[in-house]
This record gives sequence, structure tokens and C-alpha cells, in this order.
Amino acid sequence: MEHPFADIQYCETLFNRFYDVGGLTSGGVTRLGYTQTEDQMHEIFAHLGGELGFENRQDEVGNTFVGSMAREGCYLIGSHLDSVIDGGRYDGVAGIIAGLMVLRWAKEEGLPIPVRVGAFRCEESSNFGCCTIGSGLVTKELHRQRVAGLVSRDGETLESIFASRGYSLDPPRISGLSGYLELHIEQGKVLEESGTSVGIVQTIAGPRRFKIYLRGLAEHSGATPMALRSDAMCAAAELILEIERLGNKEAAYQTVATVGVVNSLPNVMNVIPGEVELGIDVRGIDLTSLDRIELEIKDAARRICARRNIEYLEEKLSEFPPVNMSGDVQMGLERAAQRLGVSSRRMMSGAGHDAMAFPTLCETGMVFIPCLKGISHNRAEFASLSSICDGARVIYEYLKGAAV
Ligand code: HGY
Ligand code: MN
Ligand code: MN
Repeated sequence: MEHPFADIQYCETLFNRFYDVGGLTSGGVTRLGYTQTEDQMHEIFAHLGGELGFENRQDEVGNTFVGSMAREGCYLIGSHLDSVIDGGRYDGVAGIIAGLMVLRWAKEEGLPIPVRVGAFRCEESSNFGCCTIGSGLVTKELHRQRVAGLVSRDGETLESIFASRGYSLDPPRISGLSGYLELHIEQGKVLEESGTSVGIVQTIAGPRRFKIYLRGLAEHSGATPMALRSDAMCAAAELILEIERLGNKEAAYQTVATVGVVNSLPNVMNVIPGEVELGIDVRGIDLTSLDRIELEIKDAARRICARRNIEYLEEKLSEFPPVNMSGDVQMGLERAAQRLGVSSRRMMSGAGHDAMAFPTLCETGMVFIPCLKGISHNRAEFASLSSICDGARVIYEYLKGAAV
């Protein structure tokens, strides 16, 4: 779709306002949830809303809202402003930029329905091992007892962080929404490889995350005979490859499994690793497959550790079910894209999003835009300004349809 230069220019201005926050010499960004860099992102967001003439509000868990504060019938365009470690500048941010662009068009054209943009805290599991904390708490998809004890990478509990910020782990449920919409980069290759401008999400894969702690015996790496070792790292290595095999076995059901965290103690060259902590991320849309792989991973840990004389402990960090987007919203977005002449296709999301939290509250939909080579959670992440404008236009066209 062709866009007026003013739209491309405004999109670029918004992108540049967030650009430097959490910047690393690597070229990536680190903006972990409930840290000062995420705070900076929210401050910029609130300021940008003010420049459009809108008030802003923070809720009881630090989520920031800009736009109409109508108590009923409001359409919420949401996403997040935190990132993974050494991540890209489009994951989440593209959705907030699209929301601000929609707010601007709505104000210029007098859209007769209330629209608000929401930046939800700590969408990434990178800091606490649990995702969508900001949106999960205010939609009651997450509760105090699930998250209070979660510990950040810096060793702080979420409870102590909330207390120091005056936030509440029991916030009032978000209400008065007629719909929730989110634009997000696809974080996969489907749109780019098929040459499609936007994706209309049907289902969001359910993420499950857990840790497995392996304990052998730290001993001298030179003086300990190979046959007499309890090497936790070798047990971990065997388990990691077994998890990959199980993921490949379940791939037919669109289930995936990743070991993204490996912490070894004491992590020095001349000591046999005594303890290893694995962080495991499993996603899928088929509950039977998800249950099966979770059981088989735990069974593999038990078997490998028994054979290697290694103790182990497993800890479930979080579990969210697969979530379907509203069929009516999918249809509405598809028709909006058609009216604009923007190519679209229905698709699933392997990545989790704040949108997971909303289908029990209101009509919920997601629009994907392509990102370069499908790369995300990586400093090389890239999406074009024109793609962000494509997705924003489809959302705005959908809202104009909802307003009649
Ligand atoms: O990890 C995810 O699925 C998302 O990027 N938070
Ligand atoms: Mn992400
Ligand atoms: Mn994201």
C-alpha cells in the first residue's frame, strides 16, 4: 500500500524517539521488564501521547495508557515496550507506534468511537521467566500467588519490586473494552516468503516454561578419573539433545521446544560442573502434544539422571493455554485489508503476545507485519516503516468499520 509521506515521516519520528533506550554497543537493545529502561520507554510513550493532545494514565501494575479514558465501549490497541536481552527494536514497539498512528488519524478524522493505546509491562519472559505479567495481572490471567515470588535476573522478587514502586499484585480487572487489537512483527518467515503484506492471527501458541536443576559433584578436573565423575554438564548436554529430539517428534503438531538458559556452577575450566540449571521453553497449539512433550521431557530427565548418578529437580515457571482470536475480528480485519487493497492471510502465532490475555474479556484480534528474514529476538530484527503503516491502516480501517 502507498502511504502519504506524512504518515511515513510520523512513523519514523515515533521509531526514532524510542531508538536509543537500552542501546548496546552490539547494536541491540536490552529493555527488561520492570527495570529503568522499560520505565524510560513508558515515559517516552506517555510524552508522545501528550504531544497528540491525549492524557495518559498508569495503572496499578505500571501499564501505561494513552488516548480516550472512556469507561465503556473503548477499543484498546496494545503491545509492549520491554525487550529480550540484546534484542531488536521492533518487537512490541511496532505495535505501540501503530497504536499512536491510529490515535492520530482518529483525532484528525473525528472517529466516533473511543480508542486507547496500552503499553503492557514485562511481556517478555526474559527477566522473570514468566511472560505477559503486566497484561496478565490486569486481566486476571495471572494472580499474585503465581508471580509474587518470581525472581528477576538481578535477584529481586517481583513482590519487592512492586512494593518499592507502589504497584499492586492484586490490581482491579481491566474493564469497559469493546475490543483489543494488537499489531506485531511476525517473528517468522511466512509473510515475507509468501509476499503477503499483513497476517491475521487465528491462534496464539500456548507457552509453557520450566526449569530443571541438575546436581552432580564439583571435583578437580585434572585429578578425577573419568569413570568416577558425576558431571552435571554432561547430563545436561544429553538432556538438551533429547529435548531437541522430542521437539522434532512433536513438530507435526506445531509444537516446539527450546533450552534457552544454561547456567553452570562453578563455571570454571578446572572444576567438573557440579550444578547446572536449564531453562526450557515449550510452545504449541495442540494441548495433547504439549502435555505429551512435557511428560516426556520430565521422563528423560529422570532416566538420564538415574543412569548418571545425578540428582535433579524440576520447577514449572508458567503455563498459558493456546488462545484463539475472535472469528468476527479476523473477518473484520480481512475485509478492512481488502478495502485497502492490502494483501492478507490467516495464520498462527508461535510467539506469545499480550493479546493472549484478552479473549476472555472482549473481542480480540492481531495483525502481523513481515520482519526481515523472520528474524526476531535478535539485534538484526527489522521491519519497514511502510509495513508498520500497512498494519496500522488495516487496524484503523477495521475501527472505522466498527464505528458504523
Ligand atoms: O517469547 C515470546 O513468545 C514473546 O516474544 N514474548
Ligand atoms: Mn518478544
Ligand atoms: Mn513481542
